[in-house]
Amino acid sequence: MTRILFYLDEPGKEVWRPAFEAAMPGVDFRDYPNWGSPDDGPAYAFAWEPELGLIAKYPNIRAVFSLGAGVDHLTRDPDLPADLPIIRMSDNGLKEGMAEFVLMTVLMHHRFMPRMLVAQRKHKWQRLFPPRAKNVRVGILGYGALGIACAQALRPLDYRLAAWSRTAKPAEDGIEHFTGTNQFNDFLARTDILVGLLPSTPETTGLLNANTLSLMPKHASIINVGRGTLIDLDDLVALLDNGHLSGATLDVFAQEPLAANDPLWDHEKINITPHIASITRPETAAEYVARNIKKIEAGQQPENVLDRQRGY
Ligand code: NDP
Ligand code: OXD
Repeated sequence: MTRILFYLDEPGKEVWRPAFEAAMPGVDFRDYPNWGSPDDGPAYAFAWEPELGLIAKYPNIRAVFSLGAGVDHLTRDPDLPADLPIIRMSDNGLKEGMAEFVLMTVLMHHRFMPRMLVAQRKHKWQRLFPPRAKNVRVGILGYGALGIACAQALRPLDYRLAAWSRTAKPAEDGIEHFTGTNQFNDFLARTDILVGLLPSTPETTGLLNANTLSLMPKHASIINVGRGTLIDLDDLVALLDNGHLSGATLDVFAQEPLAANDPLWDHEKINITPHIASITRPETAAEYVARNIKKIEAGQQPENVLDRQRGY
């Protein structure tokens, strides 16, 4: 019998038990704080933002499955055992959700929808004429599981696509690849709509700041769905205010939730969503966990194990 120690502090979490029971018949699914004793035998944690120190109190945990693709909510714990495998979520539901959100927001920026909504509130009949998609340069920062899914969703619309990643990618039709720090500036200079899909690591923190954002073409816009640490928000606001950038959609923030009195909420050129670009879906996620537990128990390498050195 497989034991799952589940931690999620959000309303609606009841949907997870039936999903696990369907994917893993006979599972012993324990919702925190009813994790029982570490002496109850081997277990797998499935968690989002667990309390600091909690995982270390259960040395019977064989691996931790992150409920999301990001792992900063786990690695922030100084007591997290250094040799415990952390498995990142990368199920189809997460990829589909991110592709939908990015498709929607790229179209919104391309078709000037944020400006239309502002004009509507002012009762202004403001007609704006967008360029053809084939003339709009979309750049995806981070070409991993989610970046690839977004590129696949955007490609049929004929956008001019590019992606930036840490390591070189094989040549592909319909997308230009940029790699590493040396090619970062060129990537920014050719990008009208930037989609941030990078993990939070020391290397990605503050990567978008006054210097780098200024390299983007005038009227470029930013969609950030990776992690909030990517952008210096004061610098972003300054470039929106001076007209260099035209708009931003921000789904992630260095501090979440964003404080109710934060002036960003009222900025005309900023659209805010509360970290919902893609939500881990119980059905596909439980199947993903079940599949990977089988691999671990068969002595095989599970998918998408966090490389602690790289940070993702
Ligand atoms: P992956 O690990 O599959 O991809 C990460 C990508 O980032 C890779 O292409 C990697 O390059 C690139 N990368 C990492 N560090 C650097 C760097 N220093 N310089 C250049 N490129 C870098 O992750 P996913 O696609 O699954 O997820 C990406 C992020 O999206 C998650 O870490 C999470 O933070 C965020 N997320 C947000 C959600 C939301 O609702 N807002 C939902 C789910 C995830 P390389 O290919 O060379 O390794
Ligand atoms: C994340 C997620 O990592 O929601 O942000 O999956």
